[in-house]
Order: sequence, then C-alpha cells, then structure tokens
Amino acid sequence: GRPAVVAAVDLGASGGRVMAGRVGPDDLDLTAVHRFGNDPVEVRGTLHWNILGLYEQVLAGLRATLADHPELASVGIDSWGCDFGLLDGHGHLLGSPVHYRDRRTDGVMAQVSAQLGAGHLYDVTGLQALPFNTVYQLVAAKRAGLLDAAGTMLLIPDLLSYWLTGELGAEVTNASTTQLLDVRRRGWALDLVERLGLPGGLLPRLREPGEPGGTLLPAVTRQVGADRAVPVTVVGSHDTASAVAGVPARDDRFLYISCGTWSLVGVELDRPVLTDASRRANFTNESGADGTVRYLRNVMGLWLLQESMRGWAAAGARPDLAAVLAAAAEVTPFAAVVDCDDPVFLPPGDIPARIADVCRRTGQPVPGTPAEVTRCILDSLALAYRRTARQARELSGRDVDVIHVVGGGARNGLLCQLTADACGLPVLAGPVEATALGNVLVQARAVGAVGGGLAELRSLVARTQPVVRYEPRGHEAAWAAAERRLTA
Ligand code: LRH
Repeated sequence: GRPAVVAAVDLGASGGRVMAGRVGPDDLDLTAVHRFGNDPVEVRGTLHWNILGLYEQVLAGLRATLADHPELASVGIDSWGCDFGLLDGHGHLLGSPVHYRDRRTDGVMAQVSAQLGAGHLYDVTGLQALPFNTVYQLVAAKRAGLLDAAGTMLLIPDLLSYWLTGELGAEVTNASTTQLLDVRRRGWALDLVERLGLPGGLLPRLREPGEPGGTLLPAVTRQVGADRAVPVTVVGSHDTASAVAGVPARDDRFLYISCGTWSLVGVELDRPVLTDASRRANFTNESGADGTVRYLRNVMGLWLLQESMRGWAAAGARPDLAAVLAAAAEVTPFAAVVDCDDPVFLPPGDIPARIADVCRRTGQPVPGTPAEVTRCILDSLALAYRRTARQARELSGRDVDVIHVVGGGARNGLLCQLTADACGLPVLAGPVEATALGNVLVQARAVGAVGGGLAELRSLVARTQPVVRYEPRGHEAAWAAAERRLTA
C-alpha cells in the first residue's frame, strides 16, 4: 500500500478530538489536531448532548486537518454508544439527543424485560441489560410522544456522518449497542421492534466498518475549506469497537480494558456466548470490526473519578489530577471498597456522598479527603476488573496471559499497577488513543494504505506505539480478602 493521511473524529462522553493519522505498511503516526470538551446541557429537567456544538467542533477539526493535509484521503467518525437523534420525514433533527445518563429510562428496562422475557432478549441480541440501551430509550421516547413525527433514528456517529454526507445508515458495531440487533445474523431484530410497537421504518440500512460512507456535501466541503469532496469511510463507529481494533495485541490470548469514562472489560471472540450464566453475569456480545464479537462487561470506570473531580472543582477546590493521584498512592489500601457496578453511581451528581452512604451502610470508614475518595475508587475499580476478568475467562473459555489497558486510563500508573495486582496478570498500558488508532486503521485499510486482518493492524500498533508494562506484585491474599468484603 501507499501511505495515506486520514482523519479520525473520536467523541467520548467527556471530550472529543479530531486526529490526523499517517498510515503505511510500516508507519502509524497520529497527531491530535483539535481537542474539545463535551459538556451535556440540562434543559427543563432533561439532560441533553450539545450536538450542534459537537458538530461545530468536528467541522473546526476537519478544517484544521485539511489545512495541514489537503490530500486527506478519508474521514471516519466514532463515538460513545447507545444514544441517537431522531429525524423527521424531511431529514430534520427533532430535538437535541438525550444523554444516556438521563432519568427518562428509569423503570423501563424492568418493564420491557417483563414483556419480552429477559432470557428471550438475551438470546436474540446477546446484549447486557443496561438501563440506557437504545431500546429502552426508544420506548421512553415513544411514551413521551417523541416518535410521533420521527422517520429515522440515527446513532450519534451516523447522525454526524449524515450531516457531512447526506447519506443515511446504521453502522453495525454501534447498532449492536441498541439491543435491537440480532447477534447471530448481524441484522435488525425486526420481531423485537414490532413487539415493542416501535415504527418499523425507524432503523436505517446497516453498514459494516470499511464500507464507503459517502463524500462531503458541497456546502460542507466549502465550510471545511476542502478543494474536493473528501470521502467518508464507515469505521467501527462504536468507540469501544475502534478501541479494541487498536489494541496492540500480538496474539489472541489477551484481555482488554478500554478505560475511559467507562471501563469495558473483556475478550474478543469469533462467536457469541449466549448461555444463562453469561446473561446472569450481565456479559454482552457486541459486534466488533471484521465480524468479531466483543465479549465484555461495562464497569462504571473513571466516571467515578471524573464526576468527583467535577464536584470538587464546583465546590471551589482546585484539585489537580496528578496531585490527587500521587496522594492517593500514599493512602492505606482497601480502607474502604465499594461495588462500582452499583446503579446509584450512574446518574450525575455527588459521587463522594454516594460512596460515603455505601461505606456507612457496609460499616466501613468513610473516605474524607479527595485522596482517600480517589484511593477508594481505584481500589474498587481494580476489584471490579479482577471479578470481571475472571468471569470473562470462565464464561468464554478463552485463556489469556496479558491484559491490555487502552484509553485515558492507560496514563493512570496507580490504576494500571493495581489492575496487574488485582488480576494477577501483567498489564500492558497504552496506547491512550487506541480508539482513534482503530478508527484510522480501518480507514487506511479501506483506502488501500495497509492490508491484512485485525492481527496485521494490531501488529502495526504494537510495532509503532509505546506501551508500559506493569508486573503483578503478588498480594493475592489481600485482594481475595478485599473481594470477599465486597460480596459479604
Ligand atoms: C464507552 C461507551 C460504552 C457504552 C457507553 C454508553 O464510551 O461507548 O461502550 O456502553 O459508552
């Protein structure tokens, strides 16, 4: 292949970036061109994404990328899963997309599970039960009358891609987070759609990563200062799908933790695990690039720390993350541990107060200072990784000898060391930008700059990107005791 430059738009729940990637058979070089925050907006009690603000930042990022690289070969977009915008019959957006942490879905999952049967839902979709899965959001939207004028549902990357190109589609890895995709056929589960009374025409045609995704519309071409209609390529548009594609694994004996706002902990398989034990453990079978299955579980993730930091900042303290982490490293381990998966931690708000409630209820000392709260969060996350990693191996039968930590959490040395200790496996930390790399690589392959399957793409990441290795320090008895305290 001939080296090419492509642009990755990667939107996370707490921030976005536009990255330029130069890719060739032995080259993979990523530059952050534009970074921006992603701050939800509450309007009349509903938490929305500021989708127009995000779109504006995407355009600004593409403009800056094209100024540096007029030869840009392709653009690809990924974002967090589950959330969507609704278009009317003329293609106009009906309202600002609602945030998955909004309370509109309270109680809906239990009702839908009772109606359709949790076992049946899992057998068809293979998806873990999370209250914000698209299916529950759509049922909530229907009850609020929001589907009355709706013609099409577009997941966030598909919506932005529609605005750039005018083309409608549903990228399959992200469609797998809706809980409306048939995991065996990788097609829409129209039977579920019908039984829930959702409009059948709402779901657009599915697209696979690597397919052409149209070209920039003339008006967009002018807005971003391009001299031609730049192609858009469909990528693993679920951020986790791109992250897993960007893991620098050397063979398939690995477990990944894609560690950002969420921690997605699991293994890559070539077929789903749909057993009862898997459903009870709430493991998911999301679709990955190249027809793979991402067999994983959501762990609450750095959200606990990000949201705590936001609270401390709002209260006037000016906490510095590096200083808080350094202080947390000095705090007594396991003074207090909580179950990160407790749904009380899901909505925005005072996380330290909720941790304090749990500690009081479970007869543990209440962490007071930011350092103590942070240590409690990191110990608790590592414990959740320990449990989830063990379950992933048991339920899938996959043997692993290393854990790849990718995403922002790879920068958190304390968390990476605790993860190695808790799981009793070496941790390879990095790249931080695995999601953008996975996005870039799928595009680069589509435009012919590189060839091969996921193994070849990953080998390119492993050969070019720095990783840091953490060895387990072997305090197995202490971790086992801490885990028992959680389940007691
Ligand atoms: C991570 C993620 C995760 C989803 C959540 C909504 O960014 O995409 O995989 O469950 O956001």
